Formats: sequence, structure tokens, C-alpha cells
Amino acid sequence: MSTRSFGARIRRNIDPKLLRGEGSFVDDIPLPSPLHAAFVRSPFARARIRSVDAAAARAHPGVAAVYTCDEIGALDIELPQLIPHPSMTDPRTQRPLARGDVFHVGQPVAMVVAVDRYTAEDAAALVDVDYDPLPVEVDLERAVMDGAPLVHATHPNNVAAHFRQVSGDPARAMAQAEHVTRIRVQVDRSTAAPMECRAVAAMFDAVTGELTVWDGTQAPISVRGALASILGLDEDKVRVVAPDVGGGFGQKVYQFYPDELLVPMAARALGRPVKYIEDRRENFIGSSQERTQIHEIELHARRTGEVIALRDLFLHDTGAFIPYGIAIPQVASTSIAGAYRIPNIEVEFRCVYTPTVPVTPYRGCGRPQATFAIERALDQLAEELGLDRFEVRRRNLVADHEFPLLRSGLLFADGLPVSLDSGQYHRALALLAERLGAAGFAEEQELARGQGRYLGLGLAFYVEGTGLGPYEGGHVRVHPITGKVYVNTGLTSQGQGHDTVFAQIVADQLGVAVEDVIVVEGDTKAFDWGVATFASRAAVVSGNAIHQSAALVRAKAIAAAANMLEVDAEAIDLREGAAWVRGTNRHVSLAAVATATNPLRYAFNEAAKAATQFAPASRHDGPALRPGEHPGLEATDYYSPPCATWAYGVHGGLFEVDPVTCAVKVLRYVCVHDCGTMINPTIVEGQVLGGIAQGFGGALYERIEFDEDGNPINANFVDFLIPYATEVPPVEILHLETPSPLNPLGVKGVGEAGCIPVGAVVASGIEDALRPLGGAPFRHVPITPSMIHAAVAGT
Ligand code: MCN
Repeated sequence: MSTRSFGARIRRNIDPKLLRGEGSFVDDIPLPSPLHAAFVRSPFARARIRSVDAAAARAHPGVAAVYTCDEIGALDIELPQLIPHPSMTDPRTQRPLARGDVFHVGQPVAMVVAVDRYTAEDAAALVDVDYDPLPVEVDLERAVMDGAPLVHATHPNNVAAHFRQVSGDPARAMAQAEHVTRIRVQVDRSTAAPMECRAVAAMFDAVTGELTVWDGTQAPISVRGALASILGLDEDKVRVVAPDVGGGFGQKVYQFYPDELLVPMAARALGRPVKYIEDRRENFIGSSQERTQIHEIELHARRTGEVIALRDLFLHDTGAFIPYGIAIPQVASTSIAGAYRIPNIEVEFRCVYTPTVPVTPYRGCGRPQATFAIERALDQLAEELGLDRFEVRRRNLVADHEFPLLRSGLLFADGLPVSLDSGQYHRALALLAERLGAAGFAEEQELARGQGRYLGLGLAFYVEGTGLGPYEGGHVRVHPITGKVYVNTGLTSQGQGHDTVFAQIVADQLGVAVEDVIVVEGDTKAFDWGVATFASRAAVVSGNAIHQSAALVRAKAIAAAANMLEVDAEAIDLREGAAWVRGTNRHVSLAAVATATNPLRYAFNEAAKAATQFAPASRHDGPALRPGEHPGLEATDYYSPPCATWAYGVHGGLFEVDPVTCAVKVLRYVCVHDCGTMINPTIVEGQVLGGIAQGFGGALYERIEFDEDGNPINANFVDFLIPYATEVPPVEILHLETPSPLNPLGVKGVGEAGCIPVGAVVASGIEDALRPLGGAPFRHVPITPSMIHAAVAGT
């Protein structure tokens, strides 16, 4: 009997290789005599460039080339704006190398290519750039005020986009409200901080005209397309490979970093391989970041706590450029009503240019901010109405029978109205309350307070639209000699374990062992069509595409085996790597079936002939093929989701806060989540846990700090604090599995889920712990010890 792989707890098959240090990252790719690139970056947040003198750098021994905007010819363009939206006026994107002006500290001004990195860095220091610094404003709220210095002269008040969405009739509902809660919340800027910084290497073959690029990217196919079009090459002459990638978290999704364009350009021009490995400081000042938003949210409610309308006005910091358009604030604005019924919603935001590193999606993409706003507001509503925090949620959560819940008027990032498709929100909340011991907590808290200990309970619900289109594809092929199954897809993994889960999907369809399914991703030569890994979409979009391809192969294998064994297709069962006639011992291996669908191979495969009950019509026929059928046991199919499918969950924690040292201890942390049908619960748990670790970073530690001149002042791991294993508490994870009605596998995404509610949970818990001491509520993350001190001191 073969066991079902789908849903099984199978360890990621890449782990042993990575743990033994045998991974192959961009820097590990052996290249013949490579040159190395280093960048000259702006030391000013905003300045006019009076002149660039690269003569000394060019004369430096070992330097192959120095490029400024004057030496890159047709590449001296504003890079394409990736996600257009009518709410933006004249969106600004960056040039590969600055021309005329610089807009943030770290913006590339010149690239030096030399025999080694040391030489390249030394020569970069010799490039003499004469800057005329300009005034700046990095504070988000002050940046939109009249008279604030402008990042781009074209954009008054630094407003890059302004957008308003309405669902229902908020004005009418607000007039009927019996209670209004208004709060202001703020989330500060953070960064993905992947373990491996970004990296790109390129090699050009002048004989074949082929350019090969190794890029630590989440989007090799998109990079390939853009590279070919900007460099003026045929797409089939450009191969982009994403080898092992040490984390991406959105930072490495396609947005065309200057190095991704300039390194291949230099490799072609210089006729030698060129590579660029970003260092950690460059990752802080040159690779995109996210999170800063300030929300003014209002809940208009009945006295019973039922929210009848929500209004949210917020500012979103987009940094110096806006390559991703309004994607992040749009996701925030469509997630703002969370898991709650709230029938009337008005949400309006402004995207604001600041002279800082550009902002693009980082794991969670606007949802941590939206969740922080709605959940903090609900806690406040509960307090004002004298309700329990669980109860106020119970009164507003969407009930099972209300799905799908449409929020017409709120358009999600896929351009379609938000529609929460399925879930068991009440059950999730009940599970959390039970596991956390919420009913008895007040007593425990009281007892602890008597002993001078301050305990608090925090909770937060979240929803997450996952699995965005447009499409992904998969090619599934059974090898005719070995019977091993090869799966090619256009996505790439940065630690999500796709090769394991995709193998699980295929193994069940074809009745083979998971170990016999080999998944190839991250190479444009292996699969040509697709988009990228982002938006927690691999399970939904690629998973279903591969499932469909495997189903086609299954049907073909069954038909061929039935032909070979001279029985009806209904009598065939695929298991243990073979096709069996049900209820008998008669079988033929999948390899033999593959061979029999493969005309030339069959002629040389005695095993397949022996297994076949009849002679082929001619030496070159695949005997199992029906007339007109394509040879080979393989198929390609694509899947395009009809719209996002909404995962959700609720987290809760018990915290102890020391009002003297201001230390926060996490006593327990419980997560109830639902990502539809789970393909691999072990991988799902790893994803949730990793997300929660990043969530704790955003809740208590991580903030990119700028001084008033726009200089990043903590661009290193000494001053920018990421949580270590010692700071991430053990997490109790409870699963619910409500299949998505929107796709054949019933799956929803999970890759970002963990990080979304943590800030809200931690703030809720700290506030609860310190309530007897009075002081300000916690509406700003990360919560630092000095914020706790200020709250306790009442300052
Ligand atoms: N999965 C599953 N069952 C489900 C849903 C998912 O078994 N019902 C599995 C998937 O098959 C996949 C993993 O869980 O192996 C995550 O799936 P999914 O939610 O589809 O997310 P993606 O694979 O599309 O990954 C993207 C997502 C995002 S957007 C960010 S950001 C992120 C994340 O994944 N970056 C990561 N997780 C990360 N994990 C690591 N280690 N490194 C990153 O950079």
C-alpha cells in the first residue's frame, strides 16, 4: 500500500544539504576569472550632483571599468514602474546610476569593476563626487506639511498617491452610531534582513550570444524578461538562475535593483564574468524596506460593541521612489476591517515620498499595520464600553454562515473586490481562549499583582488575502528509464521548501514515493513561464498548476497502462511506482509505461517490451500510444486563481512586564491559524514560526533609525536589533483546516501569516499588564524599554 503524501509531515529535503553547508548560493557559483563590482553610493539623503570625477579610479591598478550614468548609454533611464495605478501622478522610479540628483543615502552613483572586491572598493573610494546637499524631511507626518522640503520637485507635499475606497454607506451608518472610538497608531520602518544579502553574477558567451545570470532573486523569470528588454537581447539568449537563496521575505522580489542590470551589462561589455555580493551595510541602505504607516482609525459602534462603520485615514511612507505603486497601502486598506463583519467602511491613504531607501513589500505587506490598527482599536472600544476583549471580537467576527463575505467597493491588490471566502473565525477564537486559559486569567493576574508582578494577556486576529494571480505553471514528466518524476516550475524558493511540497502533490497523483519526485525551480531554462514567489502564492498558484499537470499525466499513464495490460482504464490503480490491475498481481512499472509512450525509447527497452502484452505495430511506435496522442508521459498545465483566498488566524500571549527594568517576558504564546488544507503541516509550522519570529522583531526590537539629515544611524546588526533564538518564545500552534472553495487543492497561503498579528498581540499584552499603573496606551511599535518607561512614568 502506498501512503498518502499530501498532508503528511515530511521534512524539507533541502535541509540536510543546507545544514551541512553544502548549499550553493550566488557567491558559491564557480566562475572563470571573475571581475568584482563595488558601488559608489550617495552619502546624502538629498543632494544635487555638481560633478563626478572617476579619473583616479579608472587609473587605479586592477580596475577594469568605472561606470557613471554617462557610461551606461541606453540604460540611463528611469526604471519601469511595475504596478501602475491611477491614484499615482507621475510616479518616480530610480535610475540605475544617479543623474543630476540623489534621493537617499545609499543610492548608487557609480559602479567600479575590478580584479577583486578589495581593489574595486579602493577604487570606488577614489571616485570624486561633488554634492550640493539639499534640505530634507524624513518624518512622515512632517513630510506632508506645507513648506516641507520636497523629495521630487514634481510632487507637492511629497504626495506620491492619494486613494480612497468605500464599502457600504459609512456616512449613514456613522450617523446612527452610539459610540465612537478614535485612536492613532504608528508602525515604524523595518527591513527584511535576510541571512544572505542580495547577490548577482553574470557571464556572457560572445560565441553563442548567451547571457547567464545567477541572481539571489525571488523572481528569475521576471528578471529575465526585464533584463532582455532593457539590454536589447532576445529572451531566449538570457538565462536567469536563482540558486539557493538565503531568505528573501519580499526584499528580493522583482523590482530591478541597479546591480541586477549593471552587473550583466558589465559582463557583456567586458567579456568576463562579473559578480556583486551586497554587504550588510549596503543591504541596510540600498535594498528596499517597509512598514512605516500612521493610521487614524475610528470605530463607530452600538453600545453593545457591534461595529457598524469604520473610517481609517493613513499615511504610508514609500521612500524615495515608488516602484511597487500603491500595492502595500492598498493591501493595508483592504485588510483594515480584519475578520469582522463591519458593513460600512471608508478608508483613505496618502503615499508619501521621503528621502529614504525605497519601500516595497516585506513579509506581511501592509497587513501587520492594518492588523495593528484594527486590533488596537477594538481593544480600546472594549475598554471604553466595559466589555471583555474576547467578547467584543465575538460580537463582530464573521460567522461561518456569512461566507463568502463581500466587501464590494474595497478593491484588493488583484483589482477585485475583497471577498472573505471561508473560515471558522469563532471556533478559532474559542480555541485560543481555551488554550490560553483566558477564563481564569483575571484571577491569576490579580494574584500576581498582589506579589508585585505585572502580567498581561494580549490577543489579535488577522486575515490575509493570499495566492494572488495571475498564474503559474508546472511541467510534470515521468522519466522513461528510471521512472523518476521531474517537476519544473517557474517559481523559486528562499526557504519555503517548495521542492518537498510540490513533490508531495505529485507523488499522490502518480502513486510514487516523494523521494522519487525531483522538483526543479529557479531556472528560466527549466521552465519559461511564470511570475514570482510573493504574496504567499506558491501553494495556491503553483501547487494547483502542478496538481493539474500531474492529473493529466496520471490520466495518460492510466490509459497507456490499460492499453499495455489489456484492461479497462477503470481497472488500473497507480501505486508503488507501478500501474496495477486492481485486485490482481498484474502490474507494469511507471518507467515501463513511460517508455511505452515514447516510440524510440521503446525499441531499446526490453523490460517495457516484456511488460507489454502485445507487439507494437512498428518498431518506432510507442505501443501504448493511441492514434494522435503526444508521446511521452508528461504534461504542462497552468493555474490562474479566480481571486485571492483569505487565510486567517488569531494569536494570543501571556506577558510579564517589569515596570522597573521595563523588560518584557513572554510567558506563553499561542497561535491558532487556518491556511485551508495543509499540504505539509511541518512546513506550515516552520513558516508560521519564522513569521512569528519576524513579528517579534517588529513588535519589540526592529526600527530603522534616521537622523534629521536622513542618515540611517543603525545600519548594522549591532544597533538594529533582530530577535535571536533567545528572544523568540516557544509557540504553541493549533491548526484549523477550512478548505478554500476557490481552488482544487483547497489551500490558502501561509508564508507571511505568522508575522502579521504579533505587534498587536504584544501591545495588547503589555497594555493589559501595566493597566494598574495607568500611563499611556501602547499604539506604536516597536515597543522599546524607553516607551514602557515613559508609559509607567506617565510622561
Ligand atoms: N504550504 C502548505 N500548505 C498550505 C500552504 C502552504 O504546505 N496550505 C507550504 C507551501 O507549499 C510552501 C510554504 O508552505 O512550501 C509557504 O507557502 P505559501 O504560503 O504559498 O508561500 P510561498 O511559498 O509563495 O512563499 C512566499 C512567502 C512570502 S510572500 C514571504 S515574504 C516569505 C515566506 O513565504 N519569505 C520567506 N516564507 C519565507 N520563508 C523563508 N524561509 N524565507 C523567506 O524569504
